[in-house]
Amino acid sequence: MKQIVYGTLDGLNKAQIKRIENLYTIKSPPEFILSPQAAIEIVHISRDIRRQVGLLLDRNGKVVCVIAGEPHRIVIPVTPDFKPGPGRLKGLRCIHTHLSHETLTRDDLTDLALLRLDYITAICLNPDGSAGPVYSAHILPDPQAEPYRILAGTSLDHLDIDCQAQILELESELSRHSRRYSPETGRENAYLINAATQGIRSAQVSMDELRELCKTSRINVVGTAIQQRKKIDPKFVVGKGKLSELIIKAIQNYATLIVFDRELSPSQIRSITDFVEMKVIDRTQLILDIFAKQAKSSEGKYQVELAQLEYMLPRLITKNTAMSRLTGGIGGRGPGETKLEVNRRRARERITRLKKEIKKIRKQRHQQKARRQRRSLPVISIVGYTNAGKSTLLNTLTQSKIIAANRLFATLDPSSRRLRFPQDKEVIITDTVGFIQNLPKELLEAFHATLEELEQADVILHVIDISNPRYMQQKQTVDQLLNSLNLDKIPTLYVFNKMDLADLDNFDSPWLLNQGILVSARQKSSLRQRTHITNMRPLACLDGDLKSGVSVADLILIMGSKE
Ligand SMILES: Nc1nc2c(ncn2[C@@H]2O[C@H](COP(=O)(O)OP(=O)(O)OP(=O)(O)O)[C@@H](O)[C@H]2O)c(=O)[nH]1
Ligand SMILES: [Mg+2]
Repeated sequence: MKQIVYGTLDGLNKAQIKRIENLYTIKSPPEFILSPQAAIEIVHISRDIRRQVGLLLDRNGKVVCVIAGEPHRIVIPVTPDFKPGPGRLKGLRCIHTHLSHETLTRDDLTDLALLRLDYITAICLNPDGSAGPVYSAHILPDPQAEPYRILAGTSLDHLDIDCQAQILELESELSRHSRRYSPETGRENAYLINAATQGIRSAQVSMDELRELCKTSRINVVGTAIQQRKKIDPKFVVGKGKLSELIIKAIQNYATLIVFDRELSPSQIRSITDFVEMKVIDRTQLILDIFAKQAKSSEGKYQVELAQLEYMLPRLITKNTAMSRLTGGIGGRGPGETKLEVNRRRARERITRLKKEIKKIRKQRHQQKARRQRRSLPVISIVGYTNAGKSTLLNTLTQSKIIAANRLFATLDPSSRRLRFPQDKEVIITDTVGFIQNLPKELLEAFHATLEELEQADVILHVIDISNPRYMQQKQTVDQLLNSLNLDKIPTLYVFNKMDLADLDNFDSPWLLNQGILVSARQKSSLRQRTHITNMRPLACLDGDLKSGVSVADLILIMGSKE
């Protein structure tokens, strides 16, 4: 069977090509990094064609790939049969020539670390074309150390380095480390990457939140990197060189997943997953995944599935396996290339179906709402950033038991509770999905119907977790979203929550606290504490006597009496 030569053979004559092809027939003894005859042969060919020549050898010393390079580099082909598993090396070593006395280059070392090669070796040519110094490097297993060790230069007389035994030794050390660092089943080890175009502080804030999203999704964070840039690299977000460096760090830290702290465009996902042999996801996918796990009602499930399909559709690509890698772990199994067209059609069909279903459920809800409106019960809607304490507030107010948990997006399905007063007065209090910075547009669209219901609110309680260092950005995010949903006309009361956790004596914006009510949603008594609100605009709709201040309980009572 004739085996193909990788790289480029352009401009070479038949005899030269034949000689290169013949490299496939050479076998090296396992203890040699490469047999001296083979080494001399690649040096001679290189001298003749003035280009680098490279070989990939398996652990038995068999040549698996022959590569005809360029004067200054070779390109290592994809070798699907040799996949490095966790704690394993690739099972292939690369030996190639350098036309001058240049030691291992950055590209060589990047290939070594990225591809998890067993070894990389460069045999240099002397100016007279004879074999010069030989340089080798291998990966180091300890995440605390440098990613690789470059060995002292030797010569062709020292290729007998007990190669196979050394590689096996290295691999067993690697697997020891891997066992120590590898995630428990069902979890992933993630390395987080942020490209900061708007200053380091806002990048840090966003990264902290990405960490929390990971925590909610049961993903261990093994490392993070923020790269300051003027502009996002259109292909690799952080630039190819930087990306290689970060992926090497990720691999070194036994990461199984890369998470980008932004939404990746379809073409970015393609270039990055073509380049990286690791699962890669973005912020949007992470949020979608959390939503998917958390959705309980059929409407919620449909909405999340719709958002997932809308997100995936433009990313189903024919060229490579990006999507299958992308969706291989969290978020379910991805489609194989051959099924792409079918999958695309199915996805579109499913989208149409989901939209119909959602419409149907919405209609039923509208009818319920109409009934409610006939009874004209006042509606108080609780909104706020995710994890601000919205559900807790609803529970305390109405003594119900909606899931309230210290994780993001605990609530996805809206719930309403009636609060009945003596004298048959009633209000409806609703709790809904939390907001987040850069809420994926697919989710915003899918949840639009749910959020639209907020239009029915007579008063909005905007809950802000003041114990969170990012409370100000969170408040702004929610304000902006309310604005974009045209809800800013509805009277809104800021409810500054978790006062029990906040250091109020050293609070950085005390002026803010006068613009709303300070509470601890877990403590019922705090909901009765009155505050003088300096910014009365939001409450102008209430005609009660508010001179002595107002509390959340007052507000609800006043609303109840407006029935
Ligand atoms: N210490 C303290 N913890 C609170 C307070 N209010 C809520 N929490 C806690 O904060 C966490 C989040 O509360 P939730 O009520 O689930 O928050 P949420 O706004 O509904 O969050 P999502 O539904 O995930 O958007 C839970 O662990 C609550 O027990 C409070 O006043 N003080
Ligand atoms: Mg909630």
